[in-house]
Amino acid sequence: MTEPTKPAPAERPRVLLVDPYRARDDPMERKFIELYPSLGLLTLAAFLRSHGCEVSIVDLTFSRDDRDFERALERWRPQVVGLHTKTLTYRRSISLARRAKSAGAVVVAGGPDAATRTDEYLADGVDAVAYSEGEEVLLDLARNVASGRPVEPWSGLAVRKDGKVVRGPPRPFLKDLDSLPLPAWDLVDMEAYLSAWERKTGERRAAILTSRGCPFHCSWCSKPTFGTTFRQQSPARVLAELRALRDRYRVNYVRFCDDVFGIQRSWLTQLLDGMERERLDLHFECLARVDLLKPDLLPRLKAAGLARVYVGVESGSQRMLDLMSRGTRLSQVESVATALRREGIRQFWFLMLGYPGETLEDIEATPALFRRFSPEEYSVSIAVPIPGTRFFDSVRDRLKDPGARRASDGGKTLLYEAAYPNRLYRWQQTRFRIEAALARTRGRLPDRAREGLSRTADRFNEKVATPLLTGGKKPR
Ligand code: B12
Ligand code: SF4
Repeated sequence: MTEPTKPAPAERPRVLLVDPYRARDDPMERKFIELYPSLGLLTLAAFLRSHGCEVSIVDLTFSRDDRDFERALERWRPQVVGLHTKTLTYRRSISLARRAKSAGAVVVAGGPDAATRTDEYLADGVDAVAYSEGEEVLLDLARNVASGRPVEPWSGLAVRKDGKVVRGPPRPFLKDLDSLPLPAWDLVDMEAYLSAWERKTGERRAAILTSRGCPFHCSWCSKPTFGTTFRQQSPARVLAELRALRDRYRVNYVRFCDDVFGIQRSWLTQLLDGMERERLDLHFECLARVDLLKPDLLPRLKAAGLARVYVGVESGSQRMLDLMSRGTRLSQVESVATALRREGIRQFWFLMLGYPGETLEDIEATPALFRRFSPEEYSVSIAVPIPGTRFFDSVRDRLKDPGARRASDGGKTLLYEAAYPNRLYRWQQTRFRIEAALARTRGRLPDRAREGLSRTADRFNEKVATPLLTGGKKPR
């Protein structure tokens, strides 16, 4: 295994980065638009550019076909084509990779899917996979290719040699995230994203990331690229990015995409101070953990523009939270949910059914919790064992779909032999829809009538649906 040298390339490396995702192929996206350009690609492009490469992005998100990609291959003749991969886009990535290779480019894949199933990408024709943080890995690859060197398993890259996958040594993570240039927004059609949001919500929304990694250890969570490291930008660097988004693109709503936002309280208060001082006049949303989101901080967050919080509630059973190594308490859920309601901040709950060890009693606890707090929004998915997680390892011998690859069908299908049949979990998802519909009648239907309907749904669940759908099956 050779370490990459720092060659002086004969010509400036020419790199074409591609987001293979097409929103029109994705029914979920058509229903709930949550479109943002890939921050991974925007950051990679900015980094390469700041190191002297020529870079272009083909973002297929709004495309009907792959013509933009074909044109870029023909006219621009990139030496390297870099694909951003998610499980949803596996097949498309492979077909784009084949076309790029036939146009003579070296193809490298990166992102969460390629990092998780590296061997398959390599077997299906990709020349190399960047299996972790991508900036320095891609820069080295581009420089080496531009200098005419054949691809080797340089640090951070996996390649196939003599039919075997060879992984180069891991590359140390970037230490200073402040050194990253601002994302290369100019290389994608920002206006297409912003006006899609504007039509839908009246706001011009953009995404930003202030940290990489997450130090927690939830057993079902896949963190293929940044792992459990945790690094964050300084509040000053974050403010510079917020300012740029506002000044250049008239952004007035920001989604903080960090795995967990505001892990360090002192960092968060400095950022809030800055946002107030600079009168950024933005609304924002973020993902939070109930153990970190202290109710006393909520008025501050609200004043700074916090409009919506995604909360990983997951289950109404403490036993399940413990089995998931979630590290949170139901009492924390209760106090955070109450405080969010008091402050008028929208809450979006993530809930999960079908995790190993869940009994009917545990299942019951979740709609009960949901009913008490009626979050404005929620998603309830059936637990997906993602390769590389402890959950996946624990059900490896019970997988239904070998490899359990469909990381996303909206969490409707059990991918392993769980305690109960899929249809029970699907019915439980319907129960949440009933609860949410009843919650929406608040103010229009008398409380007693609503409670009566809830009780009827419970009785139907207990006496009819559950016995029928479990077929008397005992949990494993
Ligand atoms: C923010 C976010 C979103 C946002 C925005 C997505 C976007 N367009 O950027 C929204 C809410 C829209 C979203 C939607 C979905 N998401 Co999402 N999302 C995330 C999250 C939290 C952060 C992504 C991010 O911005 N990272 C920051 C950038 C800098 O990192 P990065 O993209 O990984 O890129 C780095 C490396 O991977 C590598 N790299 C990436 N691409 C490439 C390409 C090359 C050539 C190279 C060399 C390197 C390289 O280098 C980059 C810089 O170091 C991640 C979790 C996570 N921590 O990554 C989940 C995550 C990516 N999402 C996930 C999923 C499943 C989804 C959905 C399918 C959910 C759903 N059921 O609808 C949809 C997909 C829709 C879509 N458009 O792709 C999964 C992906 C799992 C998988 N294997 O596919 C993740 C990993 C969460 C998880 N643990 O399950 N998501
Ligand atoms: S689920 Fe969230 S808090 Fe838990 S490990 Fe994953 S990113 Fe971290």
